[in-house]
Amino acid sequence: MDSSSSSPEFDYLFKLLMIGDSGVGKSSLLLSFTSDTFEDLSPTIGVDFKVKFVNIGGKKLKLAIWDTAGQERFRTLTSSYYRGAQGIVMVYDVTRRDTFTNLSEIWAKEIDLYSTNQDCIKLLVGNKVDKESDRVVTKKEGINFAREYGCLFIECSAKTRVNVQQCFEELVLKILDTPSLLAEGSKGVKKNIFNEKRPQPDASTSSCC
Ligand SMILES: Nc1nc2c(ncn2[C@@H]2O[C@H](COP(=O)(O)OP(=O)(O)OP(=O)(O)O)[C@@H](O)[C@H]2O)c(=O)[nH]1
Ligand SMILES: [Mg+2]
Repeated sequence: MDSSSSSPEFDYLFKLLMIGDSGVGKSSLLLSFTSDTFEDLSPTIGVDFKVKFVNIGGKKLKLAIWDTAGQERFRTLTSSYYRGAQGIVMVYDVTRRDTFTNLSEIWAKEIDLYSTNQDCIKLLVGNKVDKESDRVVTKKEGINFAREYGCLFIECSAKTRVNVQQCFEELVLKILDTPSLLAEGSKGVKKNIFNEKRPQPDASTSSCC
């Protein structure tokens, strides 16, 4: 049997990227979304990756979600993973002001520098709302930042899983609503997403001597 002749296993493949300071809960959010579990995770080394199949907006979708390390020493490595992402999730911790100020100091700049999709959808996520008594960043501040930078916005908790599904659903619905992001490259053909793991160096860096 030639499996390639059967109907595609998904309508679209979307590449999503998670960025933000170390400790804000990117990996926890991803685990909460893909496995419905929460555990105390170690900081990510480099980049991690998970796949989830979902039905959203009447479409069968394969989400390839890249979870980057927030620690600065991995920044050079993680920068290459912005390439081709249709959606970027910027996470901060509502109980740590520095993780919020670094959104404009670091993360929005990283997107400008490395994202290759002009119309890429950005989602701002304020995580750890279960720690309401420790909150230092108000919801209003999150809303204002999102408005200024043209992002979607949601607050959630990877721990209690409140709004975790909604995070990814909102992002994906907006991608589905953006025709330029549904063009070539995201169609449901069986392609090896692991090929994207090591982007080819561009001409300026690949010359040898
Ligand atoms: N209370 C609470 N703790 C959380 C939540 N999300 C994550 N944490 C905790 O925050 C710590 C950091 O979580 P991670 O998911 O490893 O953070 P990260 O953003 O992936 O960090 P790096 O991989 O270093 O970039 C862990 O101890 C988590 O258990 C949350 O929603 N509520
Ligand atoms: Mg992590």
